[in-house]
Amino acid sequence: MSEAGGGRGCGSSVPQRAPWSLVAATAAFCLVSATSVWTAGAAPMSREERQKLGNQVLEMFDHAYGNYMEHAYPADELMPLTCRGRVRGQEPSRGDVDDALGKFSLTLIDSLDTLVVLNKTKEFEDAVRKVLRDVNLDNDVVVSVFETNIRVLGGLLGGHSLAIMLKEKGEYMQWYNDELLQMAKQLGYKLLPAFNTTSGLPYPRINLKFGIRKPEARTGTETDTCTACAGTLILEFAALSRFTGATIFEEYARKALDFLWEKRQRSSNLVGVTINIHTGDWVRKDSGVGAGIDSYYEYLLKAYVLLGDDSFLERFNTHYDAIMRYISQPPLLLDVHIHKPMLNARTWMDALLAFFPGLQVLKGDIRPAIETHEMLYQVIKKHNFLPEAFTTDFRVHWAQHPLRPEFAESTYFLYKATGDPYYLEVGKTLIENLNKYARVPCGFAAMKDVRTGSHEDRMDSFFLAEMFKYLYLLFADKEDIIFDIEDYIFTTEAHLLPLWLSTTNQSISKKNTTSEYTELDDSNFDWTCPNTQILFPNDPLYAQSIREPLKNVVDKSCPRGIIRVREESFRSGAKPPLRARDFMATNPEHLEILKKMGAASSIDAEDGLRFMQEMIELSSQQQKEQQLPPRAVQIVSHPFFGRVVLTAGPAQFGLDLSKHKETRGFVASSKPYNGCSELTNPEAVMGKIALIQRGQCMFAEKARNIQNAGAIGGIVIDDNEGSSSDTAPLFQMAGDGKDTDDIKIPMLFLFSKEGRIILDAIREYEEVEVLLSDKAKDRDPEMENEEQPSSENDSQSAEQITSSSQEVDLVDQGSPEESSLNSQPESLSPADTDNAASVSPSEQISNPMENHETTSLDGECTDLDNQLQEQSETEEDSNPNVSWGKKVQPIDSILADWNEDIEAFEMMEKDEL
Ligand code: DMJ
Repeated sequence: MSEAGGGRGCGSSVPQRAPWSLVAATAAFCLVSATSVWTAGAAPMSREERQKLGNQVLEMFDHAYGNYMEHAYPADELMPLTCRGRVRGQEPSRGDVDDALGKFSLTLIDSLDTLVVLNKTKEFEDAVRKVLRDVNLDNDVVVSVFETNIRVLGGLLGGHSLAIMLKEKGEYMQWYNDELLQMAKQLGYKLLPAFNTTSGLPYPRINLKFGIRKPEARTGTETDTCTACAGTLILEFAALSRFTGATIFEEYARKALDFLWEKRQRSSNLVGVTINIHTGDWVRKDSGVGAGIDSYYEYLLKAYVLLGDDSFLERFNTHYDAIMRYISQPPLLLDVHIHKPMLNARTWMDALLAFFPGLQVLKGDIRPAIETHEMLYQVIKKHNFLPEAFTTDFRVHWAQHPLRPEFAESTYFLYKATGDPYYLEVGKTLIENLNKYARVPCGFAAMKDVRTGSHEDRMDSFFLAEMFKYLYLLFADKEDIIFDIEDYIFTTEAHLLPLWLSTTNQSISKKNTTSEYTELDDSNFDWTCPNTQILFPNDPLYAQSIREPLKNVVDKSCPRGIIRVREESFRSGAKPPLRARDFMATNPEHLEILKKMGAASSIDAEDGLRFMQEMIELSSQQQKEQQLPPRAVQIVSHPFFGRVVLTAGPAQFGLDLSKHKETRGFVASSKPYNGCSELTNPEAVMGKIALIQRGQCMFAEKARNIQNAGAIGGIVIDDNEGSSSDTAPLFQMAGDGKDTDDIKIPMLFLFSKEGRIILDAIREYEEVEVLLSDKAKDRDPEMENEEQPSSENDSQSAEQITSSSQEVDLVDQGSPEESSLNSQPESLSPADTDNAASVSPSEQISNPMENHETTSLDGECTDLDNQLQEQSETEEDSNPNVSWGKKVQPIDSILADWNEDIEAFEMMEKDEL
């Protein structure tokens, strides 16, 4: 059966090696659908309800895709808040994220095969014609090789795969003559210069027009790439070779994979996050299954499925064994150091690892998949979405959520494997949350902050490529899909490649370059899978019994979570290690312990390293705790009805919205717009929320002026044209250095782009009501029912707002329509009177706020914590790999190691996903 989950294959264990040609058919043998046998646990979901949910997914896709096509195409992505296309170079740079944008109508290409899966064959035919007519792959733009491969090459190949399938069926695509494949080939050749390194690892970026070397290329100076970036090419490149007969693509991708395998850390069998593409040295030696590595593992297993090459399975199994030994600390998956794999490298996890339970299902390791998935679901239930990063005690570490599909992907695979209707309920929750919190009139907006419910003007193409596919397939019956999904494998971007490629143009795999595999110990091969057909039918409560102990894991976690802590010295009767939280610089005993760390044994050295890490964490935590979290401005009047939530900076004075009820009111512009003197229009702002422009006087002065005029709140809008919370760190408005207790009203700050959304709404609708709060409120169903606009109307409204914002420059004098271009920052000291744009944030604002949760959860330690700790202690006792820690290291090398680890730790902290 295919990875999509059918019933063929390894229903009973396969005791010996299957011939590789059978492997593609049985590789997802471990994924045995049990939908028909489920009898207990979560209540079964009726066919009617599944169909209803499937239809809801279709409607949501139409909303996302329709708005992209109407308001953004041919741009790469839709900006759903301002309802226009994101064109690279025309928006402030977002750094690496923008490297996915190659001016090649990314979202359209990424959506191609989704259209077929969702039965939108006619739309698919139109979309293919548009791609062939409009898309140019020869743009002078530097793009990520990884993103271009998985999204664009994968999108074209997925489109081609389904185009030929449809053509063969005889109704649609009769005119199709491999045009998408020709484009894919053209793109493949464009990416090849990236592999021109001694290692064979590709450069991370390439200029689509000028390649790497040419002076015009503006790239080619990079030395490092991420492991996933170099190791996630084989499916697309091999498919391209096998579809076209041009072997070079598969050869290059294999060479890169061979090199990564060679460079694995030999004692732990783990790989680091980034590697030098010239020397092959690991640049970042931390290792997990999330950001930077994730799809490298995924592609080893799937390459085996698609290509039937045993070496890929062997590599996967070797890594998997290491992952389960060191990184998996059920239900957590925690990064470790490749050289010291018993040492956690982080105390938080990133959202990308949510794909891993799905991969475990494909491998056939269902129990840990159920556990990790359940833990992630508990986090989602707490925050509505999976934050980009969260700590081991399940606090938010990075609060964004760009509508990532990984959790939906794992939910789909778990449902296919277990048939447990619980996973249908999980999918239903995902749908509800998307509609409730991410849906905006013009598409779906990424969450800027899952805690406040605020949005980012961003809808990534993977949302259409993956999310809707997995959600639709979750609720679909076989007959709901016009082709057999089990004949295909999903790439990491959920593009579909046909399994018959395994028997086509095999010449490359035959001349396998690496000889090492034949010599390796066969015992490492895992040729069998758990017999799920026996497991689930006989015990329908199996999955539920695994989930049950984890039900409260998030709510009741201890402040340090359930992270594994090695306590050998404690157990042997010695004093417990000194923890950073207990350290006092004035305590001589503590100083003595510090001196000893690293001197006597590597156990002490480990304590020392942990101590240093904790100190770094503690100090950054303390800094963060002095900062106020962001706030939300939610537009609640027609046609928004609470659907648009803007990220706002709080003030260090005035009503504290986290302690008080939110403030709701209509908005009115103050006159003068800068709010720096007594208002001349008190009747207009009385009882309303006043809009004031930043600049020319202190924030507190503005607050007093609008309060005196009778305003119930204030929103300060940045005067720096184009500023946005997408690209600038949010900050809190400081007082004026004097007593600000007289200011009673709430004050929030919006960057210019977010402010403009409100100003444009006023121009369009005059009466605009907003809610100022610390967390967006659920939408008001009464208001929506009173006047529920169709999505078409909604998008039209949003379009009107957008076009008006494009046509009219609102920033002039005296009101929103009369602003000052020579404004000055508010909370500068009187001497600091330069333009705000030229002043460093520290001069005018309080600490930049980061997306970190500042309060820790009060909860009891569960038995589970103790159980897990006991379990991990037992495992470690019997684990032969622990012995690495017992060797005595010279102090210099320990100190060097410390420094290296601390540097790596600091680097990780700075890194973005
Ligand atoms: C997708 O583009 C791919 O799944 C990739 O492998 C990593 N994750 C993003 C979406 O989150």
